[in-house]
Amino acid sequence: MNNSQALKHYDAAIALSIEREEERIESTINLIASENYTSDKVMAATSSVMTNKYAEGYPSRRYYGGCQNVDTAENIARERLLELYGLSSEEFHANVQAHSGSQANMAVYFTFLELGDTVLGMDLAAGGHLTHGYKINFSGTFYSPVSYGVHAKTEELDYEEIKALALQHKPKMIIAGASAYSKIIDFKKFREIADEVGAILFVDMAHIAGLVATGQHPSPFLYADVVTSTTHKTLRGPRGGIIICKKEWGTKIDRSIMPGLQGGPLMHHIAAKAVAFKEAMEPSFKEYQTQVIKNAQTMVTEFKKRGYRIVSNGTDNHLFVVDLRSKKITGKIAEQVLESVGISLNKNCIPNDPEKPMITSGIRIGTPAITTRGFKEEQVKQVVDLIDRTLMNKEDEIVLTKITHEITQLCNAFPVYKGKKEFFINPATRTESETIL
Ligand code: DSN
Repeated sequence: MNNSQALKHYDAAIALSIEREEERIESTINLIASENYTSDKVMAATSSVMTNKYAEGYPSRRYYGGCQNVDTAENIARERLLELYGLSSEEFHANVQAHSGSQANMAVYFTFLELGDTVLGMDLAAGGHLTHGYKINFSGTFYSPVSYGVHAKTEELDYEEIKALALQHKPKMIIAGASAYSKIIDFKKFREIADEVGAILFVDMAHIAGLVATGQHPSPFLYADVVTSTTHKTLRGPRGGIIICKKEWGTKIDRSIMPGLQGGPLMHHIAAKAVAFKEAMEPSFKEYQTQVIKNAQTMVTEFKKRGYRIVSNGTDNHLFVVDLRSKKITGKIAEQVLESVGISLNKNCIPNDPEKPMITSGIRIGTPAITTRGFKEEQVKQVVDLIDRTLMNKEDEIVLTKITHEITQLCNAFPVYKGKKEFFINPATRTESETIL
């Protein structure tokens, strides 16, 4: 009996939920800007025996025996992470243990701040992240957040406003980085502002980590004291977090993660992070990132042709936010009707949104996942047309049924995993004849 049959026999409900998730992935156009599809190699590591190992501590300094193999994997992950970003181990330190981006960020707060200290970060409603000072997140309850937004006219970061806020509030730490911002972030300007007030500069590059790795977004490492990221967005690895800091902060960062925040690291995920960093150094990864941006810019042009307003008037990266007000539809309704035809995305506030956060006037669109499944300009033009027709006919069941059929055909022509024998197939669903790797 192979793994597949074992799980199906033992836990049919979970095996079925995994199978259905595979079907959903194959049949849905995924425009969620923070998601991607990992490779067979990455999933081979996440489903490996390394899930069993307790390894509290760091390589060669563990609280458990038997860590020789996970030590090797963690050392490789740390070395590759620095290599990926062109950083020397003389100057920089990497921590690959954070279970998530939020925990990586929390470790940064623990390392650099005392409870109650002032931090200056991007407002969630303007495109920031929960951990950048949102009032009911740890960052907004244990610390004193001050928020910057975007310029009222350009909807781009307003460095004069950020500087004025920094001079007024004297934050101990300034955070650069965003979850829904489509323009280049000027890390040099952030450094200058931080220097004026003696603040730590913390860059959360989670969304753009893949673009930074291939040189399609300026690197923060020349300017930041500490940089965090997730590994599963444009970087296309397993779910998880990473931290890179100047060498002098390395021991404190490591201690903030363990024992400060976490116990045993997820060694199977650390091994998978190492695999993803190797993949990100392949020439094909640069081609992929180039296509991610081309696809986003092509979609922006197509939306504009159809009379949609794009927040900040365009994109330099993998995402953009569409203002739906001219089409008299809210983000919430758009998300629901698009989901019903097989397009997955999220409602998103536009700057100074008149609607509540659970309603919103916009949708956020990202191209990392569709680019991984092989969509190029021709297909993304088709996707914009499908979105527009869906929104314009949101109550016409006949049109919506036709659109659903077109989406199924498009998805079938660009499978994510299905039918690709070289790809790892989930042990829950593979059959006798399908081998792993
Ligand atoms: N929740 C992520 C996003 O969707 O952008 C950020 O961590």
